[in-house]
Amino acid sequence: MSSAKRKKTARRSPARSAQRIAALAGGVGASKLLFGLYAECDPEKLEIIVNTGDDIVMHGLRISPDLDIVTYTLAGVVDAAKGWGFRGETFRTLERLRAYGRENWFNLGDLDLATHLHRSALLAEGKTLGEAAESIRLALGVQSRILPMSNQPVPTIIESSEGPLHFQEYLVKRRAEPVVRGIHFENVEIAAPAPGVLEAIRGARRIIICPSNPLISIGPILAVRGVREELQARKKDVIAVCPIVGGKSLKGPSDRMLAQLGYEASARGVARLYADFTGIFVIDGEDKSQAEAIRALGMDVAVMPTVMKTPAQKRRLARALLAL
Ligand code: FO1
Repeated sequence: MSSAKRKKTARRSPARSAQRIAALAGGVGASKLLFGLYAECDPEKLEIIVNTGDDIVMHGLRISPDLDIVTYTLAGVVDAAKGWGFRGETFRTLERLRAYGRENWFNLGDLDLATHLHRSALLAEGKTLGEAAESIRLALGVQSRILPMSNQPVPTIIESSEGPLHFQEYLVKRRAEPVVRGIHFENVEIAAPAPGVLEAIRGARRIIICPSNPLISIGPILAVRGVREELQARKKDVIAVCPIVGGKSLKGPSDRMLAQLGYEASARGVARLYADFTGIFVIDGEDKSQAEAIRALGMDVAVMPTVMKTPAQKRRLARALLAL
């Protein structure tokens, strides 16, 4: 055994690694914590339930950004600077598509396109999105199960000052500039949770809500039939990490979206959205003055550093959560 491997094994407590952890995740923000959890717990005992509201069909291909961001991160192939796509990616196919007059505002890299081709081919052969996700994570050597929230498409539509926009059009094409007036998850009422989703929540020692946008990353997962109720039944074991620190999003436009929809862009504002199913709400030291107000919502509060810039910070937060 290499000394690096020996060190890693020695650091894991056997009691802790024997128990299952479920995580609810969006994309880039969630992946920072997932990187830490993957290193700090037994990765085969970690099951990740991922938002698919961001999924979009482009050039006839089914793109699942959050599934791919989580998979590429845990496989160690992600472009760390962007947080999505492959490291060292090229965009030659996209240039050719543009020459054919196709839209090119969504940057699909040459290697990334292989994932979308493979996923789309599997779906065309009658496989489910969950089966496609399983095939991709196994091919990339990821040891944790990565589950889509649902096998049915549930696109997130932003009702904006410019009319209804698919979430990727709002975020990437229009750079989150339009004012958000509402959000809906199309067809969520007829979408079933993907096989394994409710079972993961039911069977986990702890359920961790990653620091993702509460409205458009965690919100769609909660809206899938049965998920919120299953979390409510496990409330004391649900740990939510707040994605807002000092009134600002750790990643993306959460703060702006919360404010535009009339919610408070603060730790307390997010806590209100999670109060019915969260046992421990985790906030950064910068927000410790809000701890009492959050406790009054019926949750325990844990205060710890939640800003994750380095691998060491990601692992430290994961370790602290697993020790709660
Ligand atoms: N985000 C961008 O800001 N610009 C892009 O062109 C872009 C392309 C892209 C391609 C594949 C993929 O898996 C993700 C991609 N993302 C891009 C990220 C993505 O739009 C969002 O960060 C997530 O949907 C939010 O979690």
